[in-house]
Amino acid sequence: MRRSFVCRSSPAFSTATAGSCKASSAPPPLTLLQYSICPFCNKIKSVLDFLKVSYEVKEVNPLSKKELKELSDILPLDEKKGKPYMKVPVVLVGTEKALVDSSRILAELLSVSPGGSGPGAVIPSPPGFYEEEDKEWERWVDQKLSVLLFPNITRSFSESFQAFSYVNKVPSFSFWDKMGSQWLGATAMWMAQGKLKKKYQIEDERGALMEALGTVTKALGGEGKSGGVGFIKKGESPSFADIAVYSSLRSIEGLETHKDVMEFGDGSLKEWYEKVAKAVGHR
Ligand SMILES: N[C@@H](CCC(=O)N[C@@H](CS)C(=O)NCC(=O)O)C(=O)O
Repeated sequence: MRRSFVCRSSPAFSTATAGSCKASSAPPPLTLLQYSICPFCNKIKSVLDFLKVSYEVKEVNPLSKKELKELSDILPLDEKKGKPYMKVPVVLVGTEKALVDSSRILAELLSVSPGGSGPGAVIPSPPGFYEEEDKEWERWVDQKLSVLLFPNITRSFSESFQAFSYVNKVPSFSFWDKMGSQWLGATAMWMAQGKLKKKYQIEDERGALMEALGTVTKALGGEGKSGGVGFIKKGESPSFADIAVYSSLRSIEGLETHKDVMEFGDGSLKEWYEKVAKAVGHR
C-alpha cells in the first residue's frame, strides 16, 4: 500500500488539497542523489520544495560515482550497458527502493489522477498542478532546453571550469575529490562539447538557447491575474510547467550563461523566474 506524506502548511495546499495532506502512516524518508548542476535533479528539488516535502540530498562524485555504486544492489539494470543505472537523479524511498529518471520519479511520486491528488499519490499536489499540458512542457524542457544548457556552459575551458566550481562547496567531498572533479570534470565536459553539439545537431548554442527562451516568454505573454507577468498556464500560482522550465534554468545559476538568460528580452522572463523562485521557496 502506498502512503501519503505529511506536508507542512503551504499556500499550495490552502484549497482543495488541505485534507489530503494528512499522512496515512509514517512517511518513508526521501533521499535525492544528485549533481548540483544537473537540470533533471533540480527539477526534483524544486517540485519537492514547492510541495514542502522534506528530503535529504546526497551529492554524487561525478568521477568515481561511488555514492551510486554503493546502491548497485537496488538500482535497476541499464539494459544497454548490462550494468546498474549510473545516472542522476536517483530518489531513494526509504532504504530499499530506488527510483530513477526524473520524469518517471515525479510520475511515481506525484498525483496519479488527472488534475489533482489521487488516492494513489505518494505526494499530494494541488488540483491542476500536474496535468497533461505540464507534462508536455516537461518533455520540452528535458529534450530541448536542458540539452541546450550543456554546450552553453562549456563553450570555453574557463566556463567549463566555472561550471564545475560547485564541487568546492560539497562538504562530503575530500580535497582530492574537489580538485579531481573540478579539473578532470571540466576538461572532460569541455572536450565533449563538440560531440554533443553534433549529436543534437546544434550549430549556434547561444542562438538556439535564446530561441528556446523566446518560446517561454511567448507562453507567458499577457498579464497574470494579479498583475505583472503571469504563469505558463495563467493560474494564480505556478504549476509543474513553470517549475520544470524554472528549475532547468536554475541549475546554471551563478554561471555566465545564466546572466545572459536573465537579460533576455523585455525583462518578463526574469520577472517570471523570480516569481517562481519565491513560490518554490527553496530551503
Ligand atoms: N532522462 C534522465 C537523464 C538523466 C541524466 O542524463 N543525468 C546526467 C546528469 S545531468 C547523468 O547522470 N549523466 C551520466 C554521467 O554523468 O555519467 C532523467 O531525466 O533523469
